[in-house]
Amino acid sequence: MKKTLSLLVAVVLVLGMMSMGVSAARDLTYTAQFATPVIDGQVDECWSTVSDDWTQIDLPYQNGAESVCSARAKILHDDTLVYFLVEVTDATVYEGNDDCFEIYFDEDSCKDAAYCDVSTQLRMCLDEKIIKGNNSIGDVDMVQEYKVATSENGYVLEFSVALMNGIPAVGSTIGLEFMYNDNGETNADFLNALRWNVDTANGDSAPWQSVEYFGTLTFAEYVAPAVDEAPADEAPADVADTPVTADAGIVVAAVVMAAAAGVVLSKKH
Ligand SMILES: [Ca+2]
Ligand SMILES: [Ca+2]
Repeated sequence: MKKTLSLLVAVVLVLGMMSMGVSAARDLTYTAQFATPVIDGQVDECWSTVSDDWTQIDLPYQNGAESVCSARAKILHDDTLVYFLVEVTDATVYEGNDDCFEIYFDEDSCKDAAYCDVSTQLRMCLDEKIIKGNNSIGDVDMVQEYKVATSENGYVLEFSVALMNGIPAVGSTIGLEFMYNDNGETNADFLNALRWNVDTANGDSAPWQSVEYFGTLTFAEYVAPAVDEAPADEAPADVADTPVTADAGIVVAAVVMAAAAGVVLSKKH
């Protein structure tokens, strides 16, 4: 009986530890590849040929919160700027600024419970307005360009950001977080907040008050695009054969001329 009880306690403890491991530990990382898109709300070729896959912003801010929207993002960078492409679907867009995409940086990865001196929260509104978060050190002028285009089911956001510390060395990381704030069809009719790595439904501090649970952004090195050259052994057959034919012609001509010369010489004898 004692053994059974001990086993039961052990199982409960292990299950408890497993559930603790699931919460507050999403540990998402996105690697920004090297390319320079044009900020115009249109999807450049490099967004599909160079960038990594979409990353989903899909964590509800609390359990059971219903939402009729979705958000996903891609990230690129070059020597000076970080570029974001965001697709949003939202069936309930109010004309004000309450439906908005949010971006957060913790540039020195301080992971503090508060905002450090290079921490940023910016609200990227669907009308191209940008609003600085209350605790944000970084300001709206970090965004160099911002364009929003409508899509079949929502919006395409494209923007470039100059980080306060500039682009980190290849392989370096900074703290990163996303959020989509979903409002209803009237003013201040809040529906949901979808997050990326910060899991407030399971106890993480909200990203506007703490940088502690942000995910990670990594910077990849520049890779030269592959040059589309046909290998030497795949040169067209007619091109490869032409010199041989010409050479054969020259040889035949030389033999004929030599033979003719021989005739002439023999006649002179
Ligand atoms: Ca573009
Ligand atoms: Ca909405």
